[in-house]
Amino acid sequence: MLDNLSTSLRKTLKKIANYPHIDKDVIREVIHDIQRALVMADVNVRMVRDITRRIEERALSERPEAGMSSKEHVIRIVYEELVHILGESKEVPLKKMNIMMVGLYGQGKTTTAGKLARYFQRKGMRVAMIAGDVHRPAAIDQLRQIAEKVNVPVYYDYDEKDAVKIVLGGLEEFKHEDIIIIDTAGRHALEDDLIDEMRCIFEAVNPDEKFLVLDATIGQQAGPQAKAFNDAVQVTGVVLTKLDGTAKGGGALSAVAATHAPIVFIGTGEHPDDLEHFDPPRFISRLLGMGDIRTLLEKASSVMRQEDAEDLARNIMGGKFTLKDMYKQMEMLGKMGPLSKLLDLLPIGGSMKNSPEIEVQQERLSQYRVIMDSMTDEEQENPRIIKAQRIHRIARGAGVAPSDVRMLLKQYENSIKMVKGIMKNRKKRKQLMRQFGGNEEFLQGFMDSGSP
Ligand SMILES: Nc1nc2c(ncn2[C@@H]2O[C@H](COP(=O)(O)OP(=O)(O)OP(=O)(O)O)[C@@H](O)[C@H]2O)c(=O)[nH]1
Ligand SMILES: [Mg+2]
Repeated sequence: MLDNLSTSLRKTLKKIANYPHIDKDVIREVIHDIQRALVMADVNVRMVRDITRRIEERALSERPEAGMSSKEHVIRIVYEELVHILGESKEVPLKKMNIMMVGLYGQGKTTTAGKLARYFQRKGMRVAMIAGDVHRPAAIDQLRQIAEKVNVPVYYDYDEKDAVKIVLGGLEEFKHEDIIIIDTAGRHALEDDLIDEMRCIFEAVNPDEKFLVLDATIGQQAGPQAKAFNDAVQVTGVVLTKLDGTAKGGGALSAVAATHAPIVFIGTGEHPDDLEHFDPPRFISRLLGMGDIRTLLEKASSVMRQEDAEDLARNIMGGKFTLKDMYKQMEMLGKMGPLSKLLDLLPIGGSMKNSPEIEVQQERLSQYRVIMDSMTDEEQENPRIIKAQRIHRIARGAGVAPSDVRMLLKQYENSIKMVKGIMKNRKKRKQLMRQFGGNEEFLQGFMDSGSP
């Protein structure tokens, strides 16, 4: 996805790193590289000029924060400005709701309905779908096939030509399910009869989410389309599809973000698993080559890390060390690098530092992420309820071997042991208290809670 853009931006960042020092000329050259890369990815020329002007201004005027070199500072500015053009990320709450898909012909509505079904299922929600595309019988067949693949029920009626009736029938049938996804018919253009049909359904069912599905291969044209739909029916989110098959993804993403219609998901293939929640900082980090960037960004935000560490410590002391905590902790270790003295900040960091198994590998972390995504919240909070049958289900959902799931669970058990060891050791407990000094309430809580 966005491979060309990614390659050229990474090259540029490497270039910065390789210069002996940063001056005006270097900055100018970097700006040119970025401009070229963004224009090639179909980002709007005016937008490119704006962002590169901001990067240049900041790079020339802002002083690096303490502990950061001027090179690192410039890289950080590039990262921040790229994140900035993609806008805010929108959370998708896990609650009972219905979601209506809208969009023109062939944009990926029906496929995305199936992907969303799988996404929410993995989060432990009960999902059902309604075949609201009454214009073509083949549309019903297609949705039924997809539904079978992801194993969710579908409500359909080949004889009913009134979309509102179908949707109401489906909502009644599935009223005990958590998430109901409504597929609808597309049109060639945003014309009156499509708007009328959408409005009729909206009025009858008042969907919680109205997701506009947009094909990213049209590049920056996605912007005006998002705006037109938003003006006509106020969508609550945009799903950009087919980002896997286009060099114009940068144009589509930035143009839609500029309309302030939030991009909620991106589609990266035809398979039900090819959907991800859209999170600009994460997205840009990956585009720029995560590992290196992350470490350096972390340098500048030690305050946040302290807070994270405190949260974690609080959980541990409350006897509640979940899989999520373990993951967060490994992620933090990964960010800082095994040799960093900052490791001491983490409650178990100090003791992990010399342990060879704590070489946190990025690949292993991402595999853990996928496995954890296939678990329910309850399983992540309390991994000990995961027995053989669940292990198989989780492995299937994550597309890994059951032994991979077991490895994650084993790592969790090891971490618990380590935590317990620290809590029993008076000297280490004291160290820990000192680290969180200044926070009376926290210290008191620590004294009271004892070991997990
Ligand atoms: N490569 C790729 N193909 C996709 C993606 N999303 C959808 N497609 C393909 O795009 C084509 C159209 O997708 P549909 O889901 O049928 O689109 P639709 O909006 O429901 O189309 P109509 O119902 O005809 O309006 C199918 O061949 C999908 O497999 C994606 O993220 N990546
Ligand atoms: Mg369809």
